[in-house]
Amino acid sequence: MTTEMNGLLIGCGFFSGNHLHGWADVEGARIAAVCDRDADRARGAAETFGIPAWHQDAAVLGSGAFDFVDICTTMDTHEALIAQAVDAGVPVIVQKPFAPDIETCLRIEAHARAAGVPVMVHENFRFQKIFRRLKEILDSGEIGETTFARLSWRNDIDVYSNQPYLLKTERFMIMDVGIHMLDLARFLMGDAADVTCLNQSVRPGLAGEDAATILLRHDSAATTIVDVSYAAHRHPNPFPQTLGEIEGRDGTVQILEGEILRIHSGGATRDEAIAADTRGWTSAPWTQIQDSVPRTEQHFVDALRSGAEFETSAQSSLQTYALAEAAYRSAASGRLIHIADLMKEVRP
Ligand code: NAD
Ligand code: 89V
Repeated sequence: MTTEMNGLLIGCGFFSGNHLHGWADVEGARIAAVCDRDADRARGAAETFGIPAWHQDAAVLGSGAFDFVDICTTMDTHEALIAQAVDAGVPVIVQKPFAPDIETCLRIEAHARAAGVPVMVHENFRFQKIFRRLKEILDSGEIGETTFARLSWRNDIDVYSNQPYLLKTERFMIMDVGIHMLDLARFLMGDAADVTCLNQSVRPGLAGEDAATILLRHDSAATTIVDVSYAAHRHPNPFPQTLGEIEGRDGTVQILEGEILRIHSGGATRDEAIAADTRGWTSAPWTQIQDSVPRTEQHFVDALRSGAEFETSAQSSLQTYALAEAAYRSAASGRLIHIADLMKEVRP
């Protein structure tokens, strides 16, 4: 397919602006229409971004007008919306979290696979420039076989004003930010077999946890600590940076504030500054996240065109969501969870 692909965006809420700006920067695809059950939001997005059509009902997926759909709604709506797209034969890119639990992820993936409709999870942290460069360094072998990682995302940004639904979400921090870190851990360190987790609800009045500390044992026998919190008070606020380090048998890479990678190897140390690209529509402190949106969307378009596997395909993402599920079950039971046992239990 050489012609530009026409897409439908469903969900014109808080984060959709980044998606629509992103699509304008992507080669080979455009958003031909938007949809939101809230007519004012749909009309507003169409007018703001100069999109020729808007709708209130996702049934428009059956019109045959779309080569793909971008679903930018909250996780509780994903199964029904993806099913409508799959039944219409329309390829899907869907925002994280894929779904609230592993059973729902498995149902969605099985339905799409049976229909032969490609589905990708929009998981953009691994598409941040700094993590693409870190992956290159690890794959180069410069620090040797990796043995340990810590991925830390701690700040006190007021996420509740923009995303008030998070106040009422029982599965909160692990599904909102932990899932980004778990996908990064798989991307940088490989798949994991065992999970232990301790959750905390620090801010009063929340339905779910706003902090979590997760321990992973990878198939490689390496260990990763994932620690996330929306209740960590620091000045200046490091939002939205992921900090930490990766250790190997021959060296270490530190992920430092200011989007710096500090590489220790061969008895020497060097710093690499990997700043996200500022674009006409990005603004601090969101730049690092915003810049990763068109990079994620471009990967979707390129893979859809070439037939290549999406890095965060529905099938691959099942492993990421199994880690999140295991984290919740470990926090609830106080036990270490083996992913193999969990998947045996939940797979239909
Ligand atoms: P939001 O609630 O602000 O917007 C969602 C919109 O979808 C609402 O306008 C709602 O009316 C609409 N909607 C819901 N169900 C619909 C349906 N069936 N048909 C048509 N419209 C429907 O949500 P948000 O904050 O924009 O978040 C959307 C998703 O993006 C969430 O899953 C969130 O976790 C994710 N998110 C990701 C990032 C990131 O990628 N780094 C950042 C923020 C949010
Ligand atoms: O990325 C997310 O999913 C958002 C955040 C505020 C971290 O950007 O919730």
